[in-house]
Amino acid sequence: MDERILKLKAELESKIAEAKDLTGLDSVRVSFLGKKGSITNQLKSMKDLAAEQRKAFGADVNKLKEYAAKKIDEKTEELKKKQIEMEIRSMPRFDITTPSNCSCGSYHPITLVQRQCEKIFKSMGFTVEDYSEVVTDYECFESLNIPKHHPARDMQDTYYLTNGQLLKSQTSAAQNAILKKYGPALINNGTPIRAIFPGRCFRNEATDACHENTFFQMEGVMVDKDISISNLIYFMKTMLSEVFRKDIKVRLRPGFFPFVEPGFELDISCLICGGTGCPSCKHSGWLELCPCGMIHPNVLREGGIDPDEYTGFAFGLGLTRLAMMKYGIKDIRDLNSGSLKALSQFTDDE
Ligand code: FA5
Repeated sequence: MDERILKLKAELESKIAEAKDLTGLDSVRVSFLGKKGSITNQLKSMKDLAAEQRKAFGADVNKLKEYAAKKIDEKTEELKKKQIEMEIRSMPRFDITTPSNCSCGSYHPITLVQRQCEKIFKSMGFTVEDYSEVVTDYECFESLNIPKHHPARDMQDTYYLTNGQLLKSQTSAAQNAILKKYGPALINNGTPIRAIFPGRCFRNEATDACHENTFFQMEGVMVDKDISISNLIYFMKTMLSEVFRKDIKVRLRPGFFPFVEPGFELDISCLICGGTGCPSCKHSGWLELCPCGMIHPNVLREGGIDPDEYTGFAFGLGLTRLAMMKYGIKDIRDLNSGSLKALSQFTDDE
C-alpha cells in the first residue's frame, strides 16, 4: 500500500480512538471524508499522478475510504450505546421498597365490619356471594312471597327504573337465586345451603340519625333438613359476640316479613346512649339491627326446594347500623359523608 495512504490510515485510526462523543466523531468524519477531507483530497490529487500509478493509488484510496466509513460507523454505534448507558445511569432510581411520604389510606368502617362478618360466617362454613344492585320485581318481591299490589311493598319506598327494574331495596332480593344455585347440591348430595350476601340497598327514606337512603345489609340463609329457630339464634349470637367482643343486650320480638314464618326483629341495646335513649336509636334505647326468621314454605318452593323435606332460616343484618354501633358513630349520615377526617380513624381490631 502507498506510504501516504498507510500514514493517513494510522492517523484516521488514532483520531477515531480519541473521539469521546458523537460530536467529536463527526468532526473526524468531516476531516477525513468531507468535501475537503484528507481522504477526499487524496482522491482529487489522483489527476496529477502518472497513469501507471493512478490505478493502484486509486484502489488504495478507495479501500481506505471504505475502511474509514466502516470504522466511523462502528465507533458511532459504540458511542451511542455508551451514551444510552450513561443516561440510564443518571436517571433517578425508583425503589418500590422505599417508604412513601404520603399518608396511607384507610378502610371505610362499613368495609371493616363487612369483612369481619364475612370472616365469621366463612369460618362457620358459609359462602360469600355477590349480587347486582339493579334487580327485577320478581327477585326483590314476587319470589319472596310478595305479589304485585301486596301491602308489604309499602314497607319500603322503592326506587323503580323506567325499564321496570328497581334499585335493590333489600339484600333478600338474592335469596331466590341462591336457593336455585345451591339447591341441587342440597337435594342431590345433602350439602346444606349456607350463604351470606352483603350488598348496598336503596330506599327513598326521610333520612335521620339512623336512616339513610343508601345503606348496606348482609343477608344470610341456611337451608337443610331439620333447621330450627335454635340454629338461627345460635348463629345470631355467635356473630354478635364475635363482632362486639363484649356482652351486649339483645332482644328478639315478633316481626312481620312475608318471606319468613315465624319472623323476628332482633334489636340491640343502643351502644351510643347505653339504652337511655338518643337520636341514634330514635330515643327508644333499642336499635333494629337484624330481622330474621324461618324461610316461608312459598319462598323455598319458588327456589325449587321442597318445604316438606327442608327448612331454613334467613336474616337481614343492617351492616351500616352495625358499623355505627361498633365504632360509636352517632349519625349514620356521617358514613356516606366522604369526610376523610371522620372516616379514616377506624382500624380493624382483628
Ligand atoms: C329487611 O330489609 C328484610 N329484607 C330483612 C329480613 C331478611 C327479614 C331475611 C327476614 C329475613 P328491614 O327493612 O327491617 O328488613 O331492614 C333490615 C335492617 O336493615 C334493619 O334492621 C336495619 O338495620 C337496616 N336498615 C333498614 N333500613 C335502613 C335505612 N334506611 N338506613 C339504614 N339501615 C337500614
